[in-house]
Amino acid sequence: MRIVVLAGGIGGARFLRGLKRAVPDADVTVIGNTGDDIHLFGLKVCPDLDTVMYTLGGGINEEQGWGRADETFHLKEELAAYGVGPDWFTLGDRDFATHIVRTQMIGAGYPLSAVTEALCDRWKPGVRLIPMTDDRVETHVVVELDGERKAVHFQEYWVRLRASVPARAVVPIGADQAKPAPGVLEAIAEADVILFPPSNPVVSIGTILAVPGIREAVAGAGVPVVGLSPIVGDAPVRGMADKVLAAIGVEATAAAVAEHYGAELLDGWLVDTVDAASVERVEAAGIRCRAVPLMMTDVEAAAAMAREALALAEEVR
Ligand code: GDP
Ligand code: FO1
Ligand code: CA
Repeated sequence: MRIVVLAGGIGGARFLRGLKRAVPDADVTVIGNTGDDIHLFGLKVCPDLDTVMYTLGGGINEEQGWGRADETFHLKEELAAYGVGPDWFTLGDRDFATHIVRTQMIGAGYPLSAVTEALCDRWKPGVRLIPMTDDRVETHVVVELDGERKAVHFQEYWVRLRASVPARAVVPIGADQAKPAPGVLEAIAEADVILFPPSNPVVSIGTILAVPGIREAVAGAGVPVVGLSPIVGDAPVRGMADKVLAAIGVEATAAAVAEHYGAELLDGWLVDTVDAASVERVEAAGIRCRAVPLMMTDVEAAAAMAREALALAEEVR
């Protein structure tokens, strides 16, 4: 079975680990979000690609959900001693190596997709991980700061400001000019099923869909498209997805997120059992909906979610 998954960082990665457990022999292609990418200290950092790669490759810091396990921070301390920042974004020594290799290869002329494949040669994530695009896309958030409107990089909004200031707009800068990376449209066209894991609908999956051609390819693939809600009990399970949903005028409920994607994209949608009351509303939007446990407390729980998503896909096929 060929499965395509559009993934952000933690939510996407943990779901993928469950999917691999549920269907070990499936051919899984992950289209990764690169809108979170940031250049720091002259290096290109791709948090969502790395989170997927480290999680599936066994190198992730499990508690944190991003960055490397068994990490040290000497390089960061030395940079700080020189007064070189930013100090609000933490890169560990082991993680730095990934960004150095990536930046070196990009400098040598390799596209991000080829670089990601090379990094995955080491991590062996068991999936084909492709960035949504080889072109530069950077999500910026228009915020209200000290009575003034200004655009800040997504990481500055998310990590430095902790989404504590009102977001007026979320803009994936460069997306309108970007082309899907090699293999993205081919994987979608050849897929037997397409899954939206419980990733952020705005700054993860929304950004991937903003690359011209990807939304159209998913909508026109002619195979079941099934999503899992990242919102449980009217709040994100983790992080601040409610803040970016508010910026695009979508309420933070499982049903509203399904309606936001719409029946043009989604054939099926899973909500958590605590949101069973919203099943009817989602089905009224023309999307088949089931309520099942959606908390990824461990790999087995994530695997059960993957099985439910694939079962729903068969139901709507
Ligand atoms: P990020 O890039 O690291 O923010 O990760 P993603 O975009 O892939 O996923 C973030 C979303 O995952 C958040 O909105 C969370 O609500 C959601 N999430 C995290 N853990 C769980 C879980 O156990 N269950 C569900 N349903 N959603 C989760
Ligand atoms: N998230 C944080 O909250 N603080 C950090 O200092 C931080 C550093 C970081 C470094 C590498 C990496 O791959 C991810 C990192 N993240 C950090 C997580 C990540 O940037 C965000 O959670 C996601 O991009 C949000 O979608
Ligand atoms: Ca992300």
